[in-house]
Amino acid sequence: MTDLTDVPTTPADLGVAPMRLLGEDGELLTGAADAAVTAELTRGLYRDMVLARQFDQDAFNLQRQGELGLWLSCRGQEAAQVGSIRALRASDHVFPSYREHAAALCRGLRPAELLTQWRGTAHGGWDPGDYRFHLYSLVLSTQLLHATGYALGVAADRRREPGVDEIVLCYFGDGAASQGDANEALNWAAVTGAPLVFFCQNNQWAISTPSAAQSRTPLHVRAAGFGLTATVVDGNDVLAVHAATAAAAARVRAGGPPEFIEAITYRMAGHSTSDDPTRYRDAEEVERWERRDPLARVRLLLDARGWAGEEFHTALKEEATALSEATRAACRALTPPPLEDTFRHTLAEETAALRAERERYTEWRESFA
Ligand SMILES: Cc1ncc(C[n+]2csc(CCOP(=O)(O)OP(=O)(O)O)c2C)c(N)n1
Repeated sequence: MTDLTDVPTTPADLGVAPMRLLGEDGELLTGAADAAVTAELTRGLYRDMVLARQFDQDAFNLQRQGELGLWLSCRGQEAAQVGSIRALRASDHVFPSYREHAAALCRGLRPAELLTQWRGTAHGGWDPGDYRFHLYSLVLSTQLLHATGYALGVAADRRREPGVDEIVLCYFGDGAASQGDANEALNWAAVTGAPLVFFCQNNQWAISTPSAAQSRTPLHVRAAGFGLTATVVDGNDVLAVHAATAAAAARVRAGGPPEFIEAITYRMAGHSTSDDPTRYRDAEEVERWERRDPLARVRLLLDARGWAGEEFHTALKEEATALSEATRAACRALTPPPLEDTFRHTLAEETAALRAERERYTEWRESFA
């Protein structure tokens, strides 16, 4: 059997350095000026990451207290998510996987909406049309095909109305990239020129399978083979992710081919609250990534440059505490929606047969009153 450890699988192995603007000690690197890194942008991205981490920790704790059935933490991936979504316009449509809580919060989703599915009160917690943010996909890679199909619809709109310049962004993980659906979507998007940015968060693990055991070439190299424009970025550097996504989005918006961004990051928690990551990964590896924490790095920059004073940090702490209280209260207040709604929302227009089923169900339920 091939020894997978001998195969060049990481960008470093291939000599491709991920794009980076912020050093691990919080210093700005060459290119930061070109990427228009400002105090305001940095403060905003830092705020989003702090709030996301607070929300994620609260949801994790709520699961441990028995208030949620399951939680998939995004701890460690805040920079990849916040940096990318903040580079989009509100009119762009996003197809997430199931761990994109930081991106979802940036889109304005409320804690109750994000927790609904995990508390098991409904299949989905929000209307994707309200936020231009699709429902979470738990079946790996389905969303890449949905995103490609949607992007082709956008392309058709563009042909009819030249003013339309919406694009689509799709999140997925390194493990999802192994699915047939992902490869079909990448090829389909490439040959049709769909206005789409594929955003892969390579967090090193697909549950207990390391990404090196899933792909013999780095994922962005594979994407280039399909004909997409590919970029690899330090996914724990929010400024680099923001700049890379902004550049990719601008090229797609201008009519360029679909793009693929591979963000090299790390999942700090287990795959889900049902997983025990100590069974398959070393404490040393986790500590190494802890030192690359995406929030700590930006905090160092803010402090070194004097871009955020005590007042900013105090106000942010208060905002995080308020979010935390709102999250816990919203979770406990969640109740299942009426089952009648399932009949109403199955089809755009309720058919006579569905109406009859709904009425029969309602009558049966009321017989217990
Ligand atoms: C089609 C399909 N196959 C298998 C699974 C089981 N499964 C759930 S998550 C997961 C790993 C996903 O890893 P990755 O895509 O890297 O995303 P991450 O969870 O690390 O964010 C697997 C195999 C699934 N949900 N769907």
